[in-house]
Amino acid sequence: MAEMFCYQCEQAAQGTGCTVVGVCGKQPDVAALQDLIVWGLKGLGFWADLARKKGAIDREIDVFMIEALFSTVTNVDFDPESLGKVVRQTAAMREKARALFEKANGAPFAGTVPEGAAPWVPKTTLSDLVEEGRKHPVKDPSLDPDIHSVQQILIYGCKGMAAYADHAHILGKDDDGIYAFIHRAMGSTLDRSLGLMDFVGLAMECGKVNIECTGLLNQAHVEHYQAATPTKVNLGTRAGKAILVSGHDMKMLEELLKQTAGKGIHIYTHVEMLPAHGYPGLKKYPHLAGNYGGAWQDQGKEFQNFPGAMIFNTNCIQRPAESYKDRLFTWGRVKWPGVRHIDGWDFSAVIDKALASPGFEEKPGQEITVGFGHQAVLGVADKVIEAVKTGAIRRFFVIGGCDGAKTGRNYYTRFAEQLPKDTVILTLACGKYRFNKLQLGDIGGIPRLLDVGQCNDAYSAVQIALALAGAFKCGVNDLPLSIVLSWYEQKAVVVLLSLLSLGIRNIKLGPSLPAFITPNVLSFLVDKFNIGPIGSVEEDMAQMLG
Ligand code: SF4
Ligand code: SF3
Repeated sequence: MAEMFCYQCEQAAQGTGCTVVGVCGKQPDVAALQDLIVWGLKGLGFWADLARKKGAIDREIDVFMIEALFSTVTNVDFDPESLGKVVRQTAAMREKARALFEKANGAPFAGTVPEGAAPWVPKTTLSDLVEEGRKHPVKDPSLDPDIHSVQQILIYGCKGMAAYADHAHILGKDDDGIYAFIHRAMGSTLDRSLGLMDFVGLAMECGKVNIECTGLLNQAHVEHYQAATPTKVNLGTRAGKAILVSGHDMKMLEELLKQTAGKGIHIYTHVEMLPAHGYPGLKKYPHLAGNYGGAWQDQGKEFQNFPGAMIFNTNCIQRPAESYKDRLFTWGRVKWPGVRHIDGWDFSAVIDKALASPGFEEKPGQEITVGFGHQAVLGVADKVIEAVKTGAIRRFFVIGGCDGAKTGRNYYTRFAEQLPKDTVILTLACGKYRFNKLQLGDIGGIPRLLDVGQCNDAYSAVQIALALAGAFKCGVNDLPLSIVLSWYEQKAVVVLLSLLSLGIRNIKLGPSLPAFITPNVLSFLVDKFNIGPIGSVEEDMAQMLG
């Protein structure tokens, strides 16, 4: 029997699944504990959904569901102890949800309780929990493979959305519709009466709800920090002590900026924190110094050279080298055994580490511009529309998604480099590190490379596309716009579902297709949405440019 099985990300070994150890560094015990969490969350979803239908809602259950799902996203929680705690909390929350339903119903559930939602008392020791997890693997041979495939798409979509919902929650924004959907979706995977098209419908709904979720997060960012505006970001270093912040969580960065003010420490953003520089409420801190390093998968060599403290607030953490492990911290759902975790909002341990580290010398670098969210781009909508009408802008290309280690990902660099000069790129998420230092110039003052923001800012890209479609009185599919996506983890899955839920066709996806999509499900997606794998840059581009 294989040690483990996981195929939720693009790194899945041999393109089919990690069976000995995760390519991401996930060990078999961690995989088993995460499997047990996901299994437990299906039962939690079942009861919480029933309770909600009776009008009973419990915010603790809602928030726990998104936090627990987030813990199972790729490159987030690698710590068996922490995951063991999540397993126990999952069981407790499941009982709480069942009691909530029974109280609201005035009687126990009259129907048949699916096996996955039956009363569950987790075993005591961690090794027992691991054994228990092995009994609930990702693959369920009793299910039709196509139904299983779409269920996995749905579960991964929920994981991605849960991460976004968590950021919004941290900023004080909750939406009951999002929690309700996640419960219903997770619970539905226990329902053997549902067929393939029911799950296809749920997957599309997941994409739709995610547009609301990422819209909520955008609203939270704007309310806290105002809408992002075009801002130059320096890629060099400033003389002084330094802290590097990696991840997606703006509130964590804000708190750190407050606590480091006047201490002679400069704060640098890493990977998906780059868009922070565009928000007036964050760039007002003069010690938000710049962006350090390249893509997430380069952290091993780049972190050794960072002479300060470093903290991850979300994915993508990799196994830390001994050379920098003691300068590394985690926060939120991120955990790595032996790496110090900051629980809450007191960053003094990180600050002390930065003060005790040598810090940087002054070395200014290249500048790049960020902050082209929909508010900024639509602020110059007239200019953009005019440029399209006169033919100065021939076509827009959304080149977005995750980065990763595969060599095939240089497709995205070459694509951006080779695009004709009368085209504009909208980019979002960390895949941009493949090309965001290219000097692509502008078209009549409109930069050819517009950095829309983080992966969740796919919401902004959608708003731009919808506004253009409105201005040209056509559908999004009729716009001079092509979408080239790179995927890696489950946030990219839910972003793709969002685009599909809008009926967007002809998306190119790479660097490889997900292992959890069966040939039948793929042919359904091709028939309905004409989605296809990336091919050669030249051929794909020629096809898109028509
Ligand atoms: Fe493998 Fe990706 Fe799963 Fe990690 S998350 S074990 S790399 S499929
Ligand atoms: Fe990147 Fe990990 Fe997906 Fe927000 S940081 S996109 S891979």
